[in-house]
Amino acid sequence: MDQTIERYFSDFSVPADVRSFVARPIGHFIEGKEEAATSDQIDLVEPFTGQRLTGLASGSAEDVDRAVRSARQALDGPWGRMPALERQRLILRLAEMMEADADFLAHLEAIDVGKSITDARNIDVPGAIANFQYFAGWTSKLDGRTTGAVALPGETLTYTIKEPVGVVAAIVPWNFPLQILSWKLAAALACGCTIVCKPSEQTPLSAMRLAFLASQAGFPEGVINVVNGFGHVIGQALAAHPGVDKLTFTGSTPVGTAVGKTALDTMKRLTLELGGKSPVIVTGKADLQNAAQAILSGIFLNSGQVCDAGSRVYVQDSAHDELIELLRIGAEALTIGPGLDPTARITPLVSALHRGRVLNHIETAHTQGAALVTGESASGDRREDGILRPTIFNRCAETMDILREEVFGPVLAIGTFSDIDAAVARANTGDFGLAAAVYSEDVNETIHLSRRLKAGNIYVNAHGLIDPTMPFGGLGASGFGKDMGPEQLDGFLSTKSVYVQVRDA
Ligand code: TXE
Repeated sequence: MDQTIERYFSDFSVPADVRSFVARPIGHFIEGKEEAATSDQIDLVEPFTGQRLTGLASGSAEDVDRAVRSARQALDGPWGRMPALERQRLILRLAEMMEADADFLAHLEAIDVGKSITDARNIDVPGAIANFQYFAGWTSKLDGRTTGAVALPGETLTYTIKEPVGVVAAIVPWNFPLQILSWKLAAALACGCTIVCKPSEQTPLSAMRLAFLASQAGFPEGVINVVNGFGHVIGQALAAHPGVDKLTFTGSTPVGTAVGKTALDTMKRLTLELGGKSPVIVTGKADLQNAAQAILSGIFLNSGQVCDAGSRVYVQDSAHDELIELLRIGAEALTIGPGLDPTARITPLVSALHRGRVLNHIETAHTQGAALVTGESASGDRREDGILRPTIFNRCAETMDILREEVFGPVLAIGTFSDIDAAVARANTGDFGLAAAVYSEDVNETIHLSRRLKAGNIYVNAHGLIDPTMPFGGLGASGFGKDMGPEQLDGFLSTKSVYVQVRDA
């Protein structure tokens, strides 16, 4: 391992078992065991040092085929025959093992994504565990219905049965690798499906650890598989594979659209959770101290690499000056540092490539005339550690790209409004519809606005709250289908209708 990474790990006392886990080549997890990475490897890069961590298997369509066959065998074998309460016990056992492994998992997320280890400890890992705990309870509640047939002659018994949809492919991005994987896995397992996971080629570590923990927890081999490699190879092969019954994808809108089209060629069930440009409305009746705090965490959590980040704020004229000042002070007070530093709130972006994309957005905003409140100037005075300072642009017009395009970085764009109808019209502009937030102390105003905003998730006087009981998903270019909540179960179940003609006694 490179010396710079060694020093970084020593500075933050990374445990020896984590160091050895991230230093060895990463292969696949198929048929209940980890396979060594062979021949071709992709460089896995640590975002703070920019150094190579290790090599990742660059899998092939054959690897996908083996994983899908392994998932099918598990479905036709012990997993498919397992009583629901036994499935529940296994999912809860996995949650317990994750609790025991929580600090290890948090280290993997901080090292792989570059994210704050404090957030990984407080948000990513507990959030993932909560999903398994919540969905474990659903295994025993997937009942069909007995109906009273209303249009048939004679006596009939009519009822429905819920069955697992089959083999699920889960394609997952790099911003919350463990948590988003858990959104897919927990419900799929509860419904009795088997899974082939495709983590982002930038952040495969926690998926591999989770598959290992599941095998230790006693899941039969083949229930959870992980295939690593490039998206256009592995993701594409999964989307096209006739043995996959359901595809659940979280990532960018262009890739999601392409993957969805491929999946339809073999009539797969489909859930797409894509990008967003989530609006935030701050009315003159808002508690501005509270609003500023929530807006800052809504855009700067995970250095802005969050699909439902509140990345464009519309503030009513009367509240404008005070809010801008609170946001400026708050943004400048955020501690900057590497992910493993527990005090750092703003940490490196996932890759140099992605940082370059975010910088392009910042430069365009400067060119188009947005007013910089704080953060990255147009002069190119940049840090060299993968980090971008929290950046706020004011006086943004609807014609500017910074108010319309997903940046996926620590960049907030602000515009103003004088009457609420104009705010709603501006907020509802654009193709995305993932989330929206409203700040006001007038409860009626928040209820009316919540109804009028076009988004799958609405936050009132807060941002980015996530709970396993609540479905998460968007409208329009933000995709369709839901993760979490009972609504997600339908995506992993198929309903069979049974008609029994009853003869006279
Ligand atoms: O996403 P991709 P990237 C947005 C965000 C970000 C942009 C690019 O705007 O800047 O997407 O991020 C796999 N067939 N979001 O490049 O490419 C890939 O390996 C099948 C929003 O990481 O969409 C990874 O596992 N699969 C988002 C997953 O798709 C393919 C979170 C997502 O990668 C593939 C992340 C292909 N042809 C980024 N190409 C959110 N909604 O939270 C790639 N993949």
